[in-house]
Parts: sequence; structure tokens; C-alpha cells
Amino acid sequence: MSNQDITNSKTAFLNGVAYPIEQGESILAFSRRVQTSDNIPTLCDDSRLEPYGSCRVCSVDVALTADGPRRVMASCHTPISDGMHVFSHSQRIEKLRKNIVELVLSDLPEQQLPIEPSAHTTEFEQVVLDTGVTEVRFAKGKQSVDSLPKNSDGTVEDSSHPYMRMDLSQCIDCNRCVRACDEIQGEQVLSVSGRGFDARIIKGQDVSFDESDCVSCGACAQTCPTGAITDVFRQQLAKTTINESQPLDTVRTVCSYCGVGCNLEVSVQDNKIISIQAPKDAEVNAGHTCLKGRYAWRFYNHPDRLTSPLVRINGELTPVSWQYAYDYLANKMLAIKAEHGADALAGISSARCTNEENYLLQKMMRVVLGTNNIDCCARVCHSPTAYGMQQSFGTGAATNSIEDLKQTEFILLIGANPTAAHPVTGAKIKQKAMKGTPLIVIDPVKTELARFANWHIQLRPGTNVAVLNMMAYYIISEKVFDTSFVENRTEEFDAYKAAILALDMDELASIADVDKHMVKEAAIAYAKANNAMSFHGLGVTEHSQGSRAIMCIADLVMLTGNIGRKGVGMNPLRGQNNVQGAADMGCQPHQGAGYLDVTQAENIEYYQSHYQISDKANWPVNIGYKIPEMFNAALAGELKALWIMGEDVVQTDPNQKHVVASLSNLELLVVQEIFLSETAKMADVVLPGSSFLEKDGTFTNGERRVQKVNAAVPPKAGCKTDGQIVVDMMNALGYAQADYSADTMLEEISQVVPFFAGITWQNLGDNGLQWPVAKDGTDTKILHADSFTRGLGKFHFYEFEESQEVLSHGEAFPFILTTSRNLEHYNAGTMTRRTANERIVSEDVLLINPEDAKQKAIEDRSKVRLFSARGEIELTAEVSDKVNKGILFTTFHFPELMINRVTGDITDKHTKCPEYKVVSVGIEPVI
Ligand SMILES: Nc1nc2c(c(=O)[nH]1)N[C@H]1C(S)=C(S)[C@@H](COP(=O)(O)OP(=O)(O)OC[C@H]3O[C@@H](n4cnc5c(=O)[nH]c(N)nc54)[C@H](O)[C@@H]3O)O[C@H]1N2
Ligand SMILES: Nc1nc2c(c(=O)[nH]1)N[C@H]1C(S)=C(S)[C@@H](COP(=O)(O)OP(=O)(O)OC[C@H]3O[C@@H](n4cnc5c(=O)[nH]c(N)nc54)[C@H](O)[C@@H]3O)O[C@H]1N2
Ligand SMILES: [Mo]
Repeated sequence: MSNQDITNSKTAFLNGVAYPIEQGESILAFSRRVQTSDNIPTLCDDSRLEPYGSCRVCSVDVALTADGPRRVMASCHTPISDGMHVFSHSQRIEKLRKNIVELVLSDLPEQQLPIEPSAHTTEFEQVVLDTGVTEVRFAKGKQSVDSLPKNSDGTVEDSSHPYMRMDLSQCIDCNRCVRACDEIQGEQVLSVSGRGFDARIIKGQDVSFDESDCVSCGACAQTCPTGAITDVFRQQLAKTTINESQPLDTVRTVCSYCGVGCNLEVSVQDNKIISIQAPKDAEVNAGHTCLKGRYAWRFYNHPDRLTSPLVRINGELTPVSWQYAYDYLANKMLAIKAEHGADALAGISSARCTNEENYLLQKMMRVVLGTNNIDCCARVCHSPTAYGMQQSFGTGAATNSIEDLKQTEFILLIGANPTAAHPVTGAKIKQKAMKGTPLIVIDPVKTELARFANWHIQLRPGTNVAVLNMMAYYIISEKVFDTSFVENRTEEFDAYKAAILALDMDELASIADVDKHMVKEAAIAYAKANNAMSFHGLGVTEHSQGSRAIMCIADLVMLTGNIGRKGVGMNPLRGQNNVQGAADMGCQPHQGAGYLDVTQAENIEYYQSHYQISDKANWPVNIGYKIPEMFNAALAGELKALWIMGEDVVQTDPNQKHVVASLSNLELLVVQEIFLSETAKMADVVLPGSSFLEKDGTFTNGERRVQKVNAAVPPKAGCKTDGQIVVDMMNALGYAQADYSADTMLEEISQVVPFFAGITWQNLGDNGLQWPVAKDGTDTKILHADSFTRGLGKFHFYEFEESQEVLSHGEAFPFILTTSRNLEHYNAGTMTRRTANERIVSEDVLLINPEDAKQKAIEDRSKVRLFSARGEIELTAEVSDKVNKGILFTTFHFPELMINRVTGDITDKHTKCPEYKVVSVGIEPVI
């Protein structure tokens, strides 16, 4: 752009050339945005952190006119302004930079100078190179290492952490690690102790990494410019495996743990993964992940990986060829279909697998085999969210995007523990709360975010409907609801209002064990906020009144008009990396790909014409089995064959004894897995699939964002992508399906799923697109902007009902157990238990209130017996005031304990989602 073209906009000059400036940017940000070759070097800057201005390497000359007097300013700190002249590489600036870098070097242990550029140059070494420093002219003074505490062998390294190592002799006091811990993760584990020359970074009260409260997100190691904090594995490999002369390849992909959908940058050499970091330009996670995404990936080439198809022969799972396995399966499945009909077969797909793989599995069940018996883990997770939000709004997915947290002025968090389960989003919520955004937490447990809440409504598990109705009561009776929104955009309000106002607040407060004044204050504050976002999790859904509680949240959102614009909305924190996608792709028994009701004539015709079905009599027209119904049907002998792709139902479904009995009664259990999970151990045929690091496809995160998954390494020897396995099987069953390829599969999906219309592999780009995506490729960040998908939003009233679990078993088993997850482990734990996360957390522990512990003579860290009407387990108790009297809490990650031996058969009335969150149990010490 010439100087004349831009005379109308605000401009500044960089080394004599004019560029337009943007409101509020610093000189550094300006110079990086206009991208000249004159890079300004920096040490303490990280674009994700607040400007710090301590290293002064980014200094530039600044003048008001081209020839005016110049002043030296820190570019990271100084705002650019109209007409400013910036000189980034004047002689005196270059000299200043050299001096600074030499001073920094003089403080560090002896370095080899000049630095040889290599493929693995650190950020600091690059600055040394860029500033042209080839020698240090200053005398070596007292070394910073001199003042560091020493290990017994005289070294200064802290190697207590499985993933990160700290060597402060390499520290240049840029404080990026401290700021990353504060500003990105919000953990405040790192700080600076001492002053001047003696200043050094400490963890907690100057303890080792493993003794500190570090949550191992790795943000410090990722930002450290020198290697003072490094990834252990990367460092080990540098000494052995990595070829230093060869640059590492990097592959961008999406994490396969939770539904946040963090982008990952995988560094690879010779088909081996060297490290994983978070790309800074990722819209979802902007250079941040939790320890699972960043570090818990070495399961991918663990020796326990399955590497051959296995068929049970004479009672033993025996390695066979793929062809043998396919022939065996095709014969068996076709024989079962011929004898018992297509509905004697069922499939469970995997929310850990790609959209394309999920789509293929439901296609195999519906199109090739002819049954709607297909479901996925959304059943045991957020099926009530999908159902409830469909009833209220017409679409069962998050209405807004996580980036809206930037705009919101109020947060309502119900039954979700995102600092453990969705850590990158959890950290964002925590940052907001720490900076003063009001927060309501409704949770029976004092979660980490509850500590930051203005109102922690610590209800009894199972009483959400009571508390949410109380909130609605106060919002209506205090007349703080949004009358115009209610009038213009909703229906059935009058009946709802009458029912709510007839409720007795004292009765509900006593049912839920909450203080009605606190509920009132919180409800009014929520209603009065200009823009409030609500988030919810399994503490809402996994209940007998799960779907109803969802509709109660939707009622509150409509009452307060918090829908249809930025910074508001109803946002389920979807669980698995691709649970949103698995349901979108039709892995549900009542809705096909794109959520079309499978029983409606026009939808049946739609699918039949897409799949060019000639034999229309064989097309399934009835709703298939939901997962709990599959187990019941197997037990009753009606279901004969079950195909499970990547779900460990034996460990994760409730009432394990019942699950095992059901699976044992099948004629054929097929499991597509990467490990011999508890379920795979029971299978007749096991097929070795591939992990997300070994395949292409797409995952859809909890904000409807479809993102590209790119293979970083090829499938482990002997394994195939899950998509290819299903394709092979479809062919073996006599259906011609082309080989698995992400882009052609996506093309087929975009023709069937209406809200994928404009999605192609090419146009997904790095940051994906949020559905619905119109044919022209326009995506949607906010749903229900001008009208709801169903037209008007619909109010629903439900009265609180006590769970049948408590009614039937509460007397004999007087404690209520609620089960959740911890940060370090993921669901069945097949993956995280095969990483060093196991060194950080190695068992499920049971939290018990101090009063209960005393009364039951249970000591902290002692073994207890936990029993219910279904079964019993023994585990370690931790005495904790995080739970109220009468409430127990644990996780379900370790098969040695198998917590689902004690959980029960009660399910949500509308969707059959299990009630994992309310289990009547007894407890006693093990003597
Ligand atoms: N580290 C890690 N991350 C994960 C997972 C993992 O296993 N480990 N799993 C992933 C999956 S599949 C999912 S679905 C998500 C789940 O993530 P979340 O939805 O956060 O699920 P949970 O932690 O099981 O439960 C959330 C909260 O509900 C509370 N709760 C229990 N009963 C009630 C109740 O009656 N009312 C209310 N209001 N709250 C209640 C619990 O105390 C808990 O704090 O996490 C995903 N992310
Ligand atoms: N007590 C209790 N139980 C619960 C819950 C609870 O809160 N409390 N929560 C429930 C919830 S929300 C959920 S979603 C379920 C989750 O239950 P699951 O879906 O059973 O749990 P995951 O550990 O995610 O298991 C997925 C399986 O897929 C395998 N896998 C991973 N990647 C791939 C792949 O690419 N291909 C193939 N073929 N396999 C792969 C893993 O090895 C693992 O065995 O657990 C439920 N169980
Ligand atoms: Mo889940």
C-alpha cells in the first residue's frame, strides 16, 4: 500500500513506511501484524500474556516526525499512535539490544558462542542470533546459579515431575512462566522469590514440582524461551533419538480427550512423536491445553496396544488374519440376521472416533444390516441435554461459543466441574471469576470453581429441579424477568408461571438442603445481569429427572432473555471429544444422520433416496434400542450380536454385574479397540483400531465446531483406522463401500446431514467451522438469534420428584454417592493409565465428610467398604469438607476398583441416561 492510499485511515510509520494502525495495539503488535522483515526481537513477550516490559530487548526508537527527536521505548508496552514514527533497527537500538543480550548471557553458565543455528534452536538462542551477538564482552560476574539451592549431588535441577523439568541455571528472569501460570492457567503456582541478583522462580512455598499444586498444563514449559523449564520427554529424546540436523515435522490436529476440542501441534520425526504443544493461533485454546492433551499421549505406541485381530477359539482370544476375522464376522452376522431378523443385531459407536467413522458405523447398521439399533455414549452422558434443549428450543446443542466468555458479565455453572473435566474452558471461567465476573455454582461438592463463586448452592444430589424451580420462582415473583423476550419469543408462559408461583419455597429448600435466601439472591443477580452465560454438565443430566432439569435451565434462560446474542446462552459442556459429532452423525436409535426422526415417512424416504435403497421393505422404520435397552434385550435373549466401537461399557456403564450378564448372553460380541479393555476381554472378536494420532477425519467439539483431525503417524503395525475396519466389514457383508478417506466421507456426510451442507475438507481450515454451515460455507457462532429453531421457545414446568433409587434403597443404604472424574484420568482410563498421569494419581478415592467419618470411625486414607443394592467395592477414604454430611464422592477411572459395581439401573425418564449421580450406599471401615 502506498503512503497516499492510506491518508484517510490512521497510520504510523515503521522504518519510514506507512501502515494503517489498529485501535489499542502496541508498537510490537503493530510491527508483527504488518510483518516486515525487520522483526523486533523479544525475550519477555508472549502474545498471550499481558505486556511486561522487563527485558527491554524489544526497545525501539520512537519519534513524532520523521526527523524529530527520538526516544527509546519498550515496544511491547507502548501503544502505537497516529503519525508515530518507529525505527526498529537504528544503530543505537541494535547496540542497546546487543548489550542487553550480552548481559543476560554473562549471567548464564558458559555457552558455546557463536551459536550454531540448528533445527532445534531455542527462542533465546534465536534472539542471540538475531541481535548478532557472537561473544560476551562483560566479565563473568557472580553466576545466577550460585544463589540457587542445590540437590545433594550439587545439581540444581528439579526433576520430581513426570513431565516437566526445571533447571534455573538457564533462567533469564523473563517471568514468562510465572505469568503463564497466572494469566493462562490461573493456578498461581509459580512466583519470584528474592530480589535483584538473588531473584529466582519458586513453586508454591518453595517446594518441588511434585509437591506443589501444579496442574501440569505445561504452559510454563511451552513459554520458557531458554529451556529452564522443559518437557522431560523432549529433553530425553534430544539426547538420544532426535536427529538434530533434521527439522521436526509438525502436524496440527485436535485432542481426543474432552469436548473442548483443543488444537494440538504434534512434532514428529521418523514416524515417532517427539512432543505435543498447543498452537497459539488456535481459536479454541490459543496455546493452552491441560496435561492430557499436552503430555498424556504416549499410550499411542504403548506395548499393550492391540496389533492383530483376535477371534475367540476354544475359549481363547487368538490372533487371526483380517480376512479370517471379516469372513467369520460376515458369516455369523448374516446367519443371525437370517434367523432372528436385523433387530437381533446392534451397534454402539465411539465418541472417541471421527465423525466419518461414526457415520460409517451407523450406515453399516442401518443401510447394510437394516436396523436402527445404534447408539453412542451420549446416552450415558448428555442425551438429556439434546432431548431437553430440543423440546425447549428446537436444537439440542450449545447455543453459543466459548469465546463468548470474553463478553459475558455473569456465569451460571450447574453440575459441572470444568477445571477438571474441561480444563481449558475451566481456566477461562476461573480467570473471569478471579477478575470479578459474578459466578453461581450449583454443585453438591465444593469444586475448585465453587471456591471462586459468589454463590455456591451446595444442594443435595438429585434435587436440581427443586433448586431451578426456586430460582424461577424468585425471578418471577420479584418481577425481574425479561417481559418483552417472554412475550415475543416464547410460548406456554402463563401455565408455567402459575405452576411456579404455586410452589412452596420452604419445602423445596428443605428438600434440596439449601438456604432459600441464598438461592433468592443468586437468582435475582442472574436475572439482573445484562449478559449471562449458563454452563452445565453431568450433574444436571445423569439423573432420573435429567431431561427435566435441562428444560428448567432453558426456562431460566428464556425468562431472563439470555439467548441469541454474544455473551449469553445455554452451553452444555459436552463430554467426549466427539460426542456431539457421534450424535450429529446419527449414532442414536431414534434419529438418523442429521437428527431426522427415523419413524417419519418423509425422513424414511429422504434416507432411502440418498442411499439408493431398492429393497425398501428391509429399511428400518422403528426406533431402535438405546444402550440400556440393548443390555436388557441381550439378557432376554432378543439381542444376539453387539458391535462396539471404542466404548468400554463393562467399566463405564452402571450396574456392572448386569452389563456383564447381558454381554455374556450374546452370541456375538465384537469390539473395535486400541487396548484390551474390560469389554474387549469379553469379546468374541476384537479388531485393532487406530488412535486419533494415527488417522484423518473430523471431530465436533461442544460448541458445534467441526475441526480437522490429521494423522501425525501411520497406524501402528497390524492396526487399521476404525473407518477402514467398518468399510471392510460393509464390503464383507456385501455392500460396496469405498475405502476410508476423510474428505470423500465428509463429502457424503455433507449431502445427507443438512447442517453440514457447506462443509468440505478443504474449507474447514485450521480452526474449523461451527454448524449449521450453509451451502456457501458460512458458519454459525450463535443459535436462535432472531427466532428459535422450533419457532417460539417453549416453557416447561416439572415438579421435583425424589429419585426411585432413594425411595427404594435410601433406608437400607442411607448415604448418597455421586461419581465424577478427576483432571488426570479420562473415563475408563485405558489411555491415561498408560501414561505418566498414573504417577500423579494412581487410584480412585472416596471423599467423606469429617462428621460422617468420625461417626463411622473412618480415618483419613484408610480403606473402606462401599456397598449398594447392586454390589460392593473397597477403596481408600479421604476425609474432606468438600462434601456435606451424608454425601460421598468418588471417580470411576480404575478397573481394579470398578465403581460401577455399586451404581444402579435408574435412568432419566425421557432418554434412559443412567443416574450415576445419585446412588444409595452404605459405608463401613475395613478392619
Ligand atoms: N479429566 C477428565 N476430563 C473429562 C472426562 C474424564 O473422565 N476426565 N470425561 C469427559 C466426559 S465423557 C464428560 S461427559 C465430561 C463431564 O464433565 P462434567 O459435566 O463436569 O461431569 P462430572 O465431573 O462427572 O460432574 C460434574 C459435577 O456435577 C456435580 N453433581 C453431582 N450431582 C449433582 C446434582 O444433583 N446437581 C448438581 N447441580 N450437580 C451435581 C458433581 O459434584 C460434579 O462436580 O468430562 C469430560 N472430560
Ligand atoms: N460411575 C460413573 N460412570 C460413568 C460416568 C460417571 O460420571 N460416573 N460417566 C459416563 C460418561 S459421561 C461417559 S461419556 C462414559 C464414557 O465411557 P467410555 O466411552 O466407555 O469411556 P472411554 O474411556 O472414553 O472409553 C472409550 C474406549 O475407547 C477406546 N478408544 C479410544 N480411542 C479410540 C479409537 O480411536 N478407536 C477405538 N476403536 N477405540 C478407541 C479406549 O481405549 C476406551 O476403551 O462413562 C460413563 N460412566
Ligand atoms: Mo461423557
